[in-house]
Amino acid sequence: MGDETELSALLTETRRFAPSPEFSTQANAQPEIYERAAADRLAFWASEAERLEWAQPWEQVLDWSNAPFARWFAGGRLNVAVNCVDRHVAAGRGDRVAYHWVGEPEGDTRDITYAELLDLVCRAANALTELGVRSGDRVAIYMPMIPETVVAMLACARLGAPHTVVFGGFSAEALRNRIIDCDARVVITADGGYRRGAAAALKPAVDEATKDLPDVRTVLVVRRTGQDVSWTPGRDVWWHEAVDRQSPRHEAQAHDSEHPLYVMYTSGTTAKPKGILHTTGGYLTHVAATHRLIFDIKPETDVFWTAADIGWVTGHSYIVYGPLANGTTSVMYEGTPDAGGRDRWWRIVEDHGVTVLYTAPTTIRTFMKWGEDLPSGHDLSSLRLLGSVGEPINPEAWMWYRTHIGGSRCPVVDTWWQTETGGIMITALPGITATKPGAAMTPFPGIGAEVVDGNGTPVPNGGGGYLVLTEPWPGMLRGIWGDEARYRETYWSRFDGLYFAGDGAKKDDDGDIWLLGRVDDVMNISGHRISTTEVESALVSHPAVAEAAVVGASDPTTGQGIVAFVTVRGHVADDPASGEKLIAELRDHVATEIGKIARPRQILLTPDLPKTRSGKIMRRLLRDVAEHRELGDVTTLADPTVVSMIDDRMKGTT
Ligand code: 6R9
Repeated sequence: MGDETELSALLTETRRFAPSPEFSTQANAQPEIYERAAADRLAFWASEAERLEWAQPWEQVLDWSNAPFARWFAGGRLNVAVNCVDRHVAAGRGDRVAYHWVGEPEGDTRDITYAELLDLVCRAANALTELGVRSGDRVAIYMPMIPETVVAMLACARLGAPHTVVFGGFSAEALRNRIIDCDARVVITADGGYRRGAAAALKPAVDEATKDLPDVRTVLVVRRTGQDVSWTPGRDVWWHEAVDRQSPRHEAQAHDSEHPLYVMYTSGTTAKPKGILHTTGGYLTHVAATHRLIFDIKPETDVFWTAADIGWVTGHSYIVYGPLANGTTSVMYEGTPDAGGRDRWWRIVEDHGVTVLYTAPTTIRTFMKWGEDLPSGHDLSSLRLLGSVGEPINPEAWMWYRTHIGGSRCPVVDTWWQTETGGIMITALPGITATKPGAAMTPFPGIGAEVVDGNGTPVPNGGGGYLVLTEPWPGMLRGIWGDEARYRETYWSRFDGLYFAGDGAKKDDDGDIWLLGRVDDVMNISGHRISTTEVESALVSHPAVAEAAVVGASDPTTGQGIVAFVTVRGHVADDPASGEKLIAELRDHVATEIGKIARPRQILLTPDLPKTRSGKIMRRLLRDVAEHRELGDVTTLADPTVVSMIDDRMKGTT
């Protein structure tokens, strides 16, 4: 590794990467934007909302009289699907590709123009209407990453029927709980999808999930893999039979700006997932503005790729609603990063001339593990901007991303946000900010964010504490479905008048924000507060380490002890002797990087880490492993076998 990729400890990071003058000059966001938004926040958001097509203008930009329940663009009316599709076709841009869809099997690709998308969405809206779906009805969507998933979401949005998309990887039980919680009467699914080269069934999970749920009156099934499905006559309907014969015309009604758009379930610290409610005008304004300004979107020329699942909020906001509202051409990819070879992504970038790539740190670290030869074997010169989301990004991974994917020329934006925030909240702006590897940097224009101490007082520069949002924002959640008390309790009770995000953060000497992970990931070692991310960053800065997950396990003497789970890079041998040597070296390395107090009590080398489908390491499960407890709920894991394998290894060491 060269000098550029050597890591300095997380918060003593001194490297700065200013955008090139060429990038800055052409950027959508120019420095005046911060002053303009600071001078009049609401006017800034109103000017962004004006870029959308409203059937009826709003009377009030923000109504916060019933806080913490916001109404944005109150009194206004619009249709999300019309804004995402119809208006681009009406403006003569129907021939532009909306999606370069890339299926997992090689060669299984499909380009869909805006005109084709309009046709498909209208037919689907007509079919749903025929099946009795009306404005306000909830529709559950349990699908693989195929074009019909986007069509189904937009058809629901067009009718004003809030959708709840459930990850195709979630269990029947998880699907059932979500259907019951939001009382969905219609489920849209597929026979199956492709996962690592094989057809994986979806329909049986729907059958199991809806057993003894007579209120689910229709299951609409897309034929994707052609595998056998069991059929409930009178309830199950093939998508192609219901949709294809419909008229490609559909008269869309405008909905109130606060009409529910979707419910997205997200797990909290408790067992029951929260149904996060998003509405229409404010949400679309937020995702369209952030997409255009942060990803510097030029709809005529850019090819944008959010490499994430649509069942995650990132897919909702930056595969579907933001990009379509801006008339963007996107790539949508069905499979895993290694389907058809570990260079699959780089072939996709090369084949489609991807210009902006947005993905998660966990994937970047996986690519680091696989080695830079794979991307360097492809022409990635079309890329001009890179984004990261989902977790704190270690400086090491940030530098690798910049160097080996971005050719040291693309700005890297690390974007902090949550299912609850609807869109990006803290980020660099690529033509303006001199970025620091690992820092999310500053609140987006028009967003109020702070780091506060336990009393809710802002910490000085150099200090750390809790991340809060100080002002309501357009994309904010409007509540938890069916549970007003939990909404107030979870987000608004910790600090008076401030939204509590649940993340720890630090402000550096310049006042820039560094995310430190969930506050429940903060360890307490002999009275010292140490973030799991800090230790993970130190471990990952060692050349042998690909990825690290750190948990605090209860310890009779120190309160908590640090236990680290480490995957090594391909070239490090997996024999016990070199393993022991490496473990000793890593413990010393952490002590040098952070201090003796952070030296892990135990390090376990493992081939993989347990992750959710959105790539978040499930530290809760690793804590169970470290504390020798029964494993908790593993249903949201991408691969549940990983954690039992780690558990077995752990038992072998103690
Ligand atoms: C978009 C999304 C939200 C939680 C959030 C935080 C973590 C997301 C991050 C980040 C550090 C970033 N998170 N982006 N942490 N830097 N750039 O991920 O939504 O699945 O609801 O997760 O993810 O802990 O609180 P969601």
